Amino acid sequence: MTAEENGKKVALITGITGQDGAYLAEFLLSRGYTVHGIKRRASLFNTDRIDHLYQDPHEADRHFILHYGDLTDSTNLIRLVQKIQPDEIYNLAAQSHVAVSFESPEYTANADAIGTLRLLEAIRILGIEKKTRFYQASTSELYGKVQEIPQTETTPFYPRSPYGVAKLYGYWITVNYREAYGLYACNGILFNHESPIRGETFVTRKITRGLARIKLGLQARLYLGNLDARRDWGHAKDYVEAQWLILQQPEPEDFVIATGEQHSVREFVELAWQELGGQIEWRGQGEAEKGYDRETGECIVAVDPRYFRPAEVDTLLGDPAKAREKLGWRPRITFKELVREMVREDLKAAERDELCRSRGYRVFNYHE
Ligand code: NDP
Ligand code: GDR
Repeated sequence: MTAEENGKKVALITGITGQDGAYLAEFLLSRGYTVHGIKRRASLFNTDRIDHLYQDPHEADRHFILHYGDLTDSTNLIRLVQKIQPDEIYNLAAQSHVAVSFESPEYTANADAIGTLRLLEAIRILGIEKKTRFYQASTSELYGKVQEIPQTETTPFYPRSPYGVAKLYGYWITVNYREAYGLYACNGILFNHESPIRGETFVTRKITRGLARIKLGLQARLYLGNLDARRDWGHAKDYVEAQWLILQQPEPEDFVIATGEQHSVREFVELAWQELGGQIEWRGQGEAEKGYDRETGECIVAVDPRYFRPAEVDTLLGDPAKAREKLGWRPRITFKELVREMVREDLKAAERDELCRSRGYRVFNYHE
């Protein structure tokens, strides 16, 4: 008997090895779903974030099943959707780094824009429009150069990066398939959300990881780009619940998911260092600005223009009123709690590295 015949819902998550994929898989499993995920082939294991959910393929009654695949491969996606016959597809896979999208714009468009189209077409080709609901991981980067503060579902878009432009296509093709073919297809316009398993090169994780390593003497300094950028930062755990809620409504609609609170990169640094027991004093301006530990006088943060973007998104602030009213959703984890959790987890990781180093093992660090 298949999981569906058992009365269980079947979900397919693209991007299951990423931050949101891992939290969403955990959430759906806890709700009794059978979860299928698409992972890319890599030369090293790339399933760190979901290893705790792994079930041996030889087990009889599995609820967590991984498949090789890629958003740039239509035949692979059609075959998987046909085989899995999901009730819900969560399209979380993407080249998700804004700065990297300036380096690899064509690939970003292929995976993030056309990848979305490929999945929607798979649903249409297989004739499962009435059965399968579709969630598209849209983003506050659509607002880019903001036209209105705070941003809502009706604020005009003005993307500022190849990533944002690719996601704009993903947004509209999702709306288009809903209107043209009656698909239950929705966009969650999610503002930045972070966690201890956030990718190490996004600014929040780069800060908590870097400062924890500085605290333990594993690294001297943290190099950052635009300290004045302002973001509406929430916790990924809260946000994946919103992704699920969006697909459980009577009618398909698009929703902004945000906290409604904004902080600068500089404030994030200050709070993270405070969590580690220190205080930062800023001196200098622009590219010459540096952050010093008040007690030791050591320079621990410096600006490196290498991390400036060709076109920056200076400020984002979401209004989650619609999600609150229609989904009954609200964020539970505060900004302070988020920073604290990230710092603590990175401190533990730094302690493990320090232990290895003290035993004579080589410990690598990446400064990207
Ligand atoms: P991550 O970068 O952590 O995860 C991205 C996932 O996509 C990874 O599993 C990655 O695989 C996979 N992936 C990348 N390219 C491909 C491809 N060509 N084919 C198949 N899989 C691929 O992102 P998040 O979890 O943070 O974000 C999830 C989604 O939400 C993304 O679409 C992102 O753009 C969007 N988003 C994120 C926000 C945030 O603040 N986190 C806010 C708004 C939107 P691998 O592990 O092999 O690299
Ligand atoms: P973002 O996240 O671009 O908002 O995209 P990121 O954390 O990369 O940058 C946020 C802001 O911080 C500034 N910044 C730096 N950023 C990085 N990565 N590294 C630095 O050293 C640094 N210094 C300053 C950036 O310029 C920017 O203004 C994330 C991704 O998860 C997207 O996939 C998602 O769609 C959006 O959030 C919402």
